[in-house]
Amino acid sequence: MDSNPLERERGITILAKNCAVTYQVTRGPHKGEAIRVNIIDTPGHADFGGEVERVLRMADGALLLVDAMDGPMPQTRFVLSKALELKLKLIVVVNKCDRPESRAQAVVNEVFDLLIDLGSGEEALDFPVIYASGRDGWASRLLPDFSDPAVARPTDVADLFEAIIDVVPPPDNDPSLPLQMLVNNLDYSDYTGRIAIGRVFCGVVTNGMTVAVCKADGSFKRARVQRVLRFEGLGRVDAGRVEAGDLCALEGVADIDIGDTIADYENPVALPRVHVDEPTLHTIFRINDGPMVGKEGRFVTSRQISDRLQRELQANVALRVAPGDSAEEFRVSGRGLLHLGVLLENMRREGFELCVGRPEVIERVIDGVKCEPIERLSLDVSTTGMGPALELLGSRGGEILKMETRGGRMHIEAEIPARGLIGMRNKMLNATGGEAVMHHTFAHYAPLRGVERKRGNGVMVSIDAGTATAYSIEALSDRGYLFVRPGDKVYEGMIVGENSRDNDLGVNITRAKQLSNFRETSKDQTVVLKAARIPTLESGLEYIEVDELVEITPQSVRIRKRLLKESDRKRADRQTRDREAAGV
Ligand SMILES: Nc1nc2c(ncn2[C@@H]2O[C@H](COP(=O)(O)OP(=O)(O)OP(=O)(O)O)[C@@H](O)[C@H]2O)c(=O)[nH]1
Ligand SMILES: [Mg+2]
Repeated sequence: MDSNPLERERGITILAKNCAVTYQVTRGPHKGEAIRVNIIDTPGHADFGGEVERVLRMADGALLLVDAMDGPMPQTRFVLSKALELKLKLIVVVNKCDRPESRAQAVVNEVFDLLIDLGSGEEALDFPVIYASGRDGWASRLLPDFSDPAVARPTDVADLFEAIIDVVPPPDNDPSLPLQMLVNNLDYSDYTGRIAIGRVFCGVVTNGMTVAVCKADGSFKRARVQRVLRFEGLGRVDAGRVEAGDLCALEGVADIDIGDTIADYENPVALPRVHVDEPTLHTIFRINDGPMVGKEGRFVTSRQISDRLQRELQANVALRVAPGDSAEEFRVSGRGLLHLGVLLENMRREGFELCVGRPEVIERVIDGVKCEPIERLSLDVSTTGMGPALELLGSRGGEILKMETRGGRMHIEAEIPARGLIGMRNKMLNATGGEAVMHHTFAHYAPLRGVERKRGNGVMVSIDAGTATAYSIEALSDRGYLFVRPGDKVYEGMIVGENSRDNDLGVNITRAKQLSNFRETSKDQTVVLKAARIPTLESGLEYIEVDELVEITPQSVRIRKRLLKESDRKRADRQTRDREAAGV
């Protein structure tokens, strides 16, 4: 169901999606009945928690998918807690049972432990388990014994649907009451404009019906439903009429936002709005004021960026946008680096160019105590990598919760301030020879742990504009790592590499080799340059310090100093020092 290009590229679900099937029941009390089952795919990652929280409101039950090898992940914990809050009936689906490393039984026990850990009641612990392989197209109540060739392999997903019919209660919504439909999701079509997606909790909605839209400010707006669509397979069909308990998509209600209730026109009553957790990370989006502005992007003005952000706010419920220090800046808050990264990636694909500052965690005062977001981290390393990994975790304020061996590797679970986690992935890979696997997700707010976040290394800053040459790159390569390749355009103030020491270094990276009468032929031709570490959008955001920016265009990601001229940076440094000395 992952249909948008970014989802396909990254292999993750970003936007929730609906589908529906009609299932012919083959056993039990409902035998012979055809039952409609709506299925909603949610993103798994907590950065898209806003998406998860609101679409779960449409559901009566949840299929908790866990990997037969990896078991529950930090994000499993997050989505599961959301499902439990809403008291959804659970079915645990252990997927990828085809994998030779599958440890399905152990994984079921881990899910059990996780539920107990989340403080769920007896009822939630009584879940059915389905073993499955999505890849091979089967789902079964019993785990097939793959070692015995005589045992028949399951070939269909009937057990899964039977479990849904058994466990998930039919909707108990009343079609005879006045209409109430909660809008949980939005879609857009060029022909019909906005499309409202949600669940009808009371009454019926029909084509051509006049309704009241209950807005966030308590006001009501009159609107007319053009078409009522139902989900069918991966698509939608004109249903003409949908009644309480079903999900639908409405065309024609133009002025609609997520959280609104579409209600009976004579008797409008709003349903409680969807509550979404607050953002944990913020940063500055600003216009690109560098010398390469407009060379690669089409949309560059603050007006265009502002309009785009306003548009995003309509559907991206966990996002916040506030004015920045000047008209050229916007303070954008989200649920994590991935959340902001996906927005930025979409913007650059649409042709935007902008600069983004260092992401900072959002502190909050809770009961008079300053608190910061804490993430839950799971880390798998080899036994040799464990020492350096633990050392790094400790230096970043991590607290170990659990350590166990899993299939010859160490599995570590820890809590760590989000602040300490930014930029840690790279360091972790370096510390463990590239073999650590880590996942993390927002857990809760806790009192400040006072972890300083510093890069440790200084950078190489270009002192002039032009084209990077192989000659200069080679000359600089023993000073650290380069971020540019020969032939890349550079400008004054652009960061072209990392210094192996902790100070910033002005470098001339555009020097051409001086022509001389003597040709050192052999040396000339055998030079092999160290591979450049070209920054990516997210690695750039994790990398930069407060006085730096990531420049994002449809074609490039560059990092630069906020102040491009060295003299300006020196002056700013002086001013900061003077202020500090004066104790301001
Ligand atoms: N071996 C095996 N691989 C599978 C199976 N099902 C899915 N995969 C692979 O697992 C990867 C992740 O699959 P997704 O369906 O995108 O996972 P997801 O849980 O939806 O991920 P999010 O949407 O990010 O939460 C893909 O590479 C799939 O090909 C399976 O039954 N067996
Ligand atoms: Mg998915």
